[in-house]
Amino acid sequence: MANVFIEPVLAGYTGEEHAEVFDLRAIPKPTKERRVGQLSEDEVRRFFLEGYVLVKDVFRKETLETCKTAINEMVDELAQKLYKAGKITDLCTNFGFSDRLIRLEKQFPGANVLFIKQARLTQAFKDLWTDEALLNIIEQLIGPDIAGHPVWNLRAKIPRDEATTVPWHQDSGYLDTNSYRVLQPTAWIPFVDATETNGCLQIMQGGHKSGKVATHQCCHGGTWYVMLEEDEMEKTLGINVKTDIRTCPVPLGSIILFNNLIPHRSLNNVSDHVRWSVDLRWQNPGYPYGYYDLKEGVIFRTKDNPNPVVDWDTFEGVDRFQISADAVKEKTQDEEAVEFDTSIQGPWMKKWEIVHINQHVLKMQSEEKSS
Ligand SMILES: O=C(O)CCC(=O)C(=O)O
Repeated sequence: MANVFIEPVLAGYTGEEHAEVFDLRAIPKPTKERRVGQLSEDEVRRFFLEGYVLVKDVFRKETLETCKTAINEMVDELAQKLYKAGKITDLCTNFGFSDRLIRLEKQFPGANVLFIKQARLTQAFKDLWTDEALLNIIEQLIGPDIAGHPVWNLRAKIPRDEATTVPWHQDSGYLDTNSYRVLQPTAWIPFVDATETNGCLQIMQGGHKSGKVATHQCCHGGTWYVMLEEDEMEKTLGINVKTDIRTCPVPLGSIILFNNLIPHRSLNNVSDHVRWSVDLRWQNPGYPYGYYDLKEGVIFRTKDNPNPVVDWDTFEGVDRFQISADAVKEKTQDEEAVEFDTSIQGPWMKKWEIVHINQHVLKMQSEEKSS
């Protein structure tokens, strides 16, 4: 089956639906030879038909261990920073991967948000993002031209925490309208067994089929997340909330792949440990990324060069959280306030109706007033 991607019409594009980019018609031509890690034909079809697919045993334990070591190092850096600034009195060095951040959060509420903001693409995560088997899978979904998308998140979902419990949304709801007809698959990769208890994802099966982005609102409760009302999903996306929700536990080593129009959320973590995960995205570099011209993607493969040198320096040269931090710094000139600011702002907040005013929204509005 041919890839039917139609060149995005940027000027004047109003965001009407494009189901053909997300359904079976968009399946790229299979590669000539079978490659390591590739999905079965049935798995590829399920991704396009249902909007997501669970792929078992993608990563070896050692690959994930390297990422876990990197996470431990980043948590330690955060602990040291909080300690040096007198924000905490105990470095909690007796605790580890599963619970140290919970202990830091108890001493400094919002430590987990600081973690999200300060997470870096260490070599372990670069290797994960460009993992050969993973890129072979992505090529089956979008073809041989592959770039990493500017939006990636290392998530520390701590128990019973509103800030890391993500409400229903479509990923495109965070992006500029010019990317609505671009297929941007996400791999959601846990570093623990993700279960209903520790806050795995729920997906609204088939919610991508209309090709539409429904009307989101901002921001969910006390968070910076956009959200979708269930009524709105039923009305605009043609799903049935009573029958279409799928709870998606993911064992360590496995991943969920989903597309940018599928509504999803994560459950509350009611365990006693952190549910660590990373979400990584890819797309064809020839099309708009939708990050409001603030940041471009990073090329991993092209049809002519399946193994280019990846230009990480340019990609890392723009830190999307730093863009907001710089705006606050200019205003307050207070380095410490910026360093320990537990609020998050982003361009998506200007896109949808604001239905909850909270610390994240207020800061965004105050930046707007002063600019
Ligand atoms: O990991 C989570 O809790 C939410 C993930 C999510 O919403 C996403 O990757 O788009």
